[in-house]
Amino acid sequence: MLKSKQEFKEAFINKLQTLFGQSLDESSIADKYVALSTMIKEEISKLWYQSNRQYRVSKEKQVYYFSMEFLLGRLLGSNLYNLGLTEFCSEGLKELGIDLNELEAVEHDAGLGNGGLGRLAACFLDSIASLQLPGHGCGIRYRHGMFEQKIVDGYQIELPDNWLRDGYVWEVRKADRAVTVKFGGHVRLEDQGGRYVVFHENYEPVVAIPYDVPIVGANCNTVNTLRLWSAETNHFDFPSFSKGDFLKAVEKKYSLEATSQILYPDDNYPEGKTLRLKQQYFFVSAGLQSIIRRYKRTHGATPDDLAKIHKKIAIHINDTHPALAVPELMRILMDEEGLSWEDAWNTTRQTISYTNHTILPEALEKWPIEMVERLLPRMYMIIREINERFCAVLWEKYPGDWDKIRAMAIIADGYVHMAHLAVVGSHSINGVAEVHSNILKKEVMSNFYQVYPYRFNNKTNGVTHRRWLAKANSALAGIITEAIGSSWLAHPYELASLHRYAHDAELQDRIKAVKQANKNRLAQFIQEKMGIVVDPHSIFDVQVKRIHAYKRQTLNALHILDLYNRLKASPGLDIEPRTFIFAGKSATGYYLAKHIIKFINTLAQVINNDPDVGGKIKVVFLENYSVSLAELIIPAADVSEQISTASREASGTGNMKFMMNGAITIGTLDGANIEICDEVGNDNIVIFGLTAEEVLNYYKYGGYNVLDVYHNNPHLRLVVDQLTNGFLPVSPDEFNCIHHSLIRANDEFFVLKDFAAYAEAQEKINSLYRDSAHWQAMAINNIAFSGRFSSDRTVSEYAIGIWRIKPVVIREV
Ligand code: 26V
Repeated sequence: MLKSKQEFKEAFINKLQTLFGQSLDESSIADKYVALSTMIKEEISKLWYQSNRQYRVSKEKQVYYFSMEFLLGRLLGSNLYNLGLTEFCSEGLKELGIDLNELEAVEHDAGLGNGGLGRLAACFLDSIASLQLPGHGCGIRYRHGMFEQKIVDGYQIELPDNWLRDGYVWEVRKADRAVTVKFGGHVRLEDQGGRYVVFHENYEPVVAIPYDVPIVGANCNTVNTLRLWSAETNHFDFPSFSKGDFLKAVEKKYSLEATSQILYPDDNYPEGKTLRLKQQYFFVSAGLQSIIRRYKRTHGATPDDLAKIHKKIAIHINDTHPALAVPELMRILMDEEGLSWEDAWNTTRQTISYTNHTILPEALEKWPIEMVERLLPRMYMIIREINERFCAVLWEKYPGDWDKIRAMAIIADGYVHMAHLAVVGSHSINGVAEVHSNILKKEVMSNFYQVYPYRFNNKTNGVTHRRWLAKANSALAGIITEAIGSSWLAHPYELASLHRYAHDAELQDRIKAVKQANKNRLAQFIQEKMGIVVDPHSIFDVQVKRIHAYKRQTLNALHILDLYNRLKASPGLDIEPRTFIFAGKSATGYYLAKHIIKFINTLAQVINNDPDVGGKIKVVFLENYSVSLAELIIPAADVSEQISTASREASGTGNMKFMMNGAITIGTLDGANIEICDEVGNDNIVIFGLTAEEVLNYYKYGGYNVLDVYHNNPHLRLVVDQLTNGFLPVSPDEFNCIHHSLIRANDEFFVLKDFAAYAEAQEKINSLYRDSAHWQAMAINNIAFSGRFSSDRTVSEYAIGIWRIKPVVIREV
């Protein structure tokens, strides 16, 4: 198909005919998207087949990345990019009068994730394949992904995401690989001549059907697999049907299939819902069953063979959500394969590794014992045994120290503590940025660190520079390549050689022009979407991420209100025009976050319509933040807001995407910001606020009284008062909850404490921006030193340090 442009065009027209019975002129843009994607998938399939075959033959070790979330976004563009076909297809289509970008925009985002954790998983898959590593994803094929956010009268409204409505071109349903997952029922042990045999009876079976999505490596022949499980059942209640009770006849079917219907839209706040626990076991069990099945075919099926699976398989769990992998692997090895507890335990522990993504205490998962026991009786038995053996070890080490043992137990206080299960059941535990990993060791998991020091390590996050730079900002990528050659694309550290050109006036001008074009494009989008005219020459100051108290959108918003007050008081105030851009979703039940959205929108309404401001500042809240929207916004940013309360943001990954696109970070010393600062140096970033150590000391020892700050800063006092004094055109109690969180609850996230430092940092941004040459040099340095934050670096550290896997070069046959 893809030998020459002429052949490509003919194949494309032919595909339209065979798929839809339509000519080029008759077909809709959606049909054209499907035709092109189908052609690309056919190309991919040849490599996919070869990859699978050669993995099987080579018998090399493979990694499986288990994650409740994979926030893939769109795949047509990235697949074309990784196959090296973008230009070829774009030109071919152009000759047919078709714009490739328009086709790409037809694709629904695969929004199977909440935010950072899910997007990280997607970046990792891209890097694993691009490094030619044998590694696959395992997750859930949610019928409804992350909800679609609408803003109505300033409030977030949630609509169901219907991403599968028009079919999903990239998936392949593998009905013949289905497995059964068992819920509920009773477990009976029978002693058969000294060996216990396990009988699981009266359980409810749910059939798990895999849907495979190919993951294409860049500029190589590797195509790995993301296997997403869907709950389906043939259950049909015939007696009810024949009685004419049709609803009842299908009721059970729908209740069983509910398992993979929705993605829970909470991040950093677990809701103890049975359905979520069911989802966790569902995909963990299905994934492990299919992995073991394949292992047995390739590496042998005796208990001795199975005791060695860690030599051929690594299982990585993305946060604690798949932590049931520990007891489930135990179950398979013991109950189904006949291994002893000791052998199964050794193998399990050496197979599994775990990443922690948050230290927020409220985000650590725990499940009521009763729920686990009822839904997953066999899992509960095994967890209890793991717990007992672990507590016995602790008892040896800390005789009589019940408090410590209780604090570390997997089962305690009526709950199963998933992080404890994950730590005890794996050989490696990592945090996602230096500071975060250190806090895990020193604070949150210090007990465990004392027992298992060698298991703890750090793997600073990264993002795929292919999607977030080369593809999202192809004009910038082109300029970089002209300046330093193209090898940075495969070796992103080589971006560092751009540093030499930081003060090169010509390069500065070209990079500035690209930024301007990206800003123009975003300004136009804002105008079309929202009817707001923004000045494309103003500073684009951007905070896009989930709405959460610890991320402190409130700090940004209060500063905007302060700026507004100052502009009103002195209309001639000499500031650079600025457009403050926000986007992000709130969890559905998160009352405070929802009011923060309303607050930002209220500010927008007041400020954007006040002639006194003279258009100097504008506020925009873009609805429905998603991967594809991020690809539009991030390349257009001048300023990247990374202002979480120090110690609370495990890493952040948006910060890295902005940096790669030449935005200047205004940020706290939190998460990966610290490492960004280390890379670019203090002169190329604007840092403010409390350090993690200071924050942790306040949490531990107290000593912060918000009223001291409130009473000592009149500007700050005014904006806090304006939340509730009728100044804003909303009911005076509308923002009570924000006011309450700041004043009555003593400002848990130090918004007021950091306010003055933030305002000062913003002034610094203002003056830095005015020296255009200096600003451009900073921007170039940020791009130059972003190489460390490519997920290629992160993934190769996992591959070498944790998974112990090496590349398998796939030959094209
Ligand atoms: C936790 C929970 C708890 C149960 C309910 C649903 C749910 C959904 C997601 C999560 C994970 C929250 C943790 C998370 O997303 N952490 C983010 O991980 C990023 C990648 O490592 C990191 O950059 C962010 O700083 C961190 O907040």
